[in-house]
Amino acid sequence: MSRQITVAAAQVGAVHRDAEKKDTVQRLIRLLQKAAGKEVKLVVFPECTLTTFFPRHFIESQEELDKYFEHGEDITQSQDVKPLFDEARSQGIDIVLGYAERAPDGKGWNTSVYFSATEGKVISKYRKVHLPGTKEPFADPAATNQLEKRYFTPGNIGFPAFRAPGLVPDAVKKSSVNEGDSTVGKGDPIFGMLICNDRRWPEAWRIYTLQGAELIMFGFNTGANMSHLWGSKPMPPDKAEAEALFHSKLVQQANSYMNACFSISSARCGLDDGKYGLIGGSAICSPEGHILAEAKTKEDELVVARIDLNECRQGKEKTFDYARHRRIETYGLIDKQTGVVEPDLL
Ligand code: CDT
Repeated sequence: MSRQITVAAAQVGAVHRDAEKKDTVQRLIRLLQKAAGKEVKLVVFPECTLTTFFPRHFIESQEELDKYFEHGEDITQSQDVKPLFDEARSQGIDIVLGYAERAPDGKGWNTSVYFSATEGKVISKYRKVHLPGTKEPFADPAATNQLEKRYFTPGNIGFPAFRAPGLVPDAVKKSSVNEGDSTVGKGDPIFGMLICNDRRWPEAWRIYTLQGAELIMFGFNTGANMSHLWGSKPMPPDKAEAEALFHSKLVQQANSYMNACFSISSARCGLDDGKYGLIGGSAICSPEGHILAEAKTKEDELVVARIDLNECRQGKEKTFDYARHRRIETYGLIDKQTGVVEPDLL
């Protein structure tokens, strides 16, 4: 049984503060059309794809802030964004799209949705759990801020794995299974979504792969030089960017291997407003931790690979066969303690 899918990361280059959402959506549609020409069936767009990465700014104007968020219940019906979903449906391509969501109760979420072209609707939603940075801006006016804790609430959906229909021919369905048959690794593909900083937290990957996830997808906006937020000493800009890129790939490759799953990462990158640099490095990674395809630019770029989900089986059945090897009786601290508690001093 073939479990091969052609997938892509749709990396998106600079989006300036004054960019019109509908113009950015046209760029996304062009990437989708390119994907269609390469027989791609699943495209992952970045975190907060539709606008500039506004959490870097301290914004007091409610009117400006409102422009960065999507306000309706159903993003596929949003006036500016609907053409993207319509294109995905007509091309038969599933998409993951990251955007800022304003819920009816006024809460802001950093959200991703999975739109199934087969179903013609959103079949899964994820809200970013790990919000990095600070609530208040830095005193240093030269610092680049990361004010996600100001604008967003930590995700309240957890890490829900889901099956995506229509991507794998002959997927075993509930209705056709005989009692006692093993269906592991034979059904429709099992997917999970993360958003940016989540990729650095192994707990998030493990919770998805405890549900059998075979592919984890995430967009990111990672500052190329965020010396106020990481690193023990200031670095020259090119060194800081290389280090940020190194860590981005390190966590993607290591977590893909340790969780025996494929992963797709998609960057919002380039130089926003000629001033704010974001790393590129969109990549598709195998369950053995190898990069199969990666971006060569920091502009709009499609990164494509053909993946075979059956390649997850050996990791899931040998080194990382959770049922045989995990020792949950020793992992209690993981869900009882948030911060560090050191042993008593000697
Ligand atoms: N968007 C986002 O989550 N960015 C963060 C920046 C971290 S700065 C310490 C990231 O983890 O890439």
